[in-house]
Amino acid sequence: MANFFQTIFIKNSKLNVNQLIVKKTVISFFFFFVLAGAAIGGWKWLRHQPATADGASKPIRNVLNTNEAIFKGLLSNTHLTKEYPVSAAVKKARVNGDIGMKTPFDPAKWQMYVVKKNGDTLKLRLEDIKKLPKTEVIFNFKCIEGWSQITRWGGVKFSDFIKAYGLHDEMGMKYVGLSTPDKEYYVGIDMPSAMHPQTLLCYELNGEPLPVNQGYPLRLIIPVKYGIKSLKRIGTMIFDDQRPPDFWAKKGYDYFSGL
Ligand SMILES: Nc1nc2c(c(=O)[nH]1)N[C@H]1C(S)=C(S)[C@@H](COP(=O)(O)O)O[C@H]1N2
Ligand SMILES: [Mo]
Repeated sequence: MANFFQTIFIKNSKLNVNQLIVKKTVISFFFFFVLAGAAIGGWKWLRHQPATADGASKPIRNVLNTNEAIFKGLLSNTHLTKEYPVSAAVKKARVNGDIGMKTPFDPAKWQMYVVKKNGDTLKLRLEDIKKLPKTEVIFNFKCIEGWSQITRWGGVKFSDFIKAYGLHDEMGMKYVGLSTPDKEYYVGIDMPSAMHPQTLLCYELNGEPLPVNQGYPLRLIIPVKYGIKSLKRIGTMIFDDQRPPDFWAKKGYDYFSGL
């Protein structure tokens, strides 16, 4: 009689029922151990991969990057986030997140530093920004924590700002980076999303100056992304072809955080 392991090399038609059961059992166990081994080995391998600068391990970051590439491709520059009538906007917008806003700060001395590609730095005051055409956006602001609310924001379109200050070389770069004056909070935005027609350098909420805890004098409002990207209290703006550091991406969140 064929022994245990030899059965697997014998054609089914040459085996009796009992031998056939043995053969199938041997094959099943073989695959079970091979696959379990591969799964455990794969997990161990994943755990031992070096972390990337942004915190996620390399293979995981590769998967996230692939996802991002796909979704970035889906984000059309002409696709507009839904807008609402003024009456739909909440009267008191929720305040969320105060990273980079705890350092003592004198709004009267505020300037936004815009570092150009050639290294020159523009120093802009709120009056400079307010001279540009004003745009309002009323949309459903979404936080990754799970809440959303319809809010009404006013300011200058990021794209209008870029054009008004002749930042063409900068616009040709892949990313814009924003940070608070104390550099505690910072975001990186892909240029197509920054140039999206609903992205604002925002100085008004419900037609009033921004409250200090919501980013006075100037914040970003970027409706095509989750709230984490709408940095409050802009201190510095930079441009780069490499991804500028991003506070939440460093902690493992999706770099683009698109909606
Ligand atoms: N400087 C700064 N900007 C920030 C944050 C923060 O912690 N610090 N939190 C972000 C998050 S997670 C959200 S949801 C929105 C909230 O904006 P709001 O306080 O006006 O509701 O701001 C974003 N901008
Ligand atoms: Mo958020």
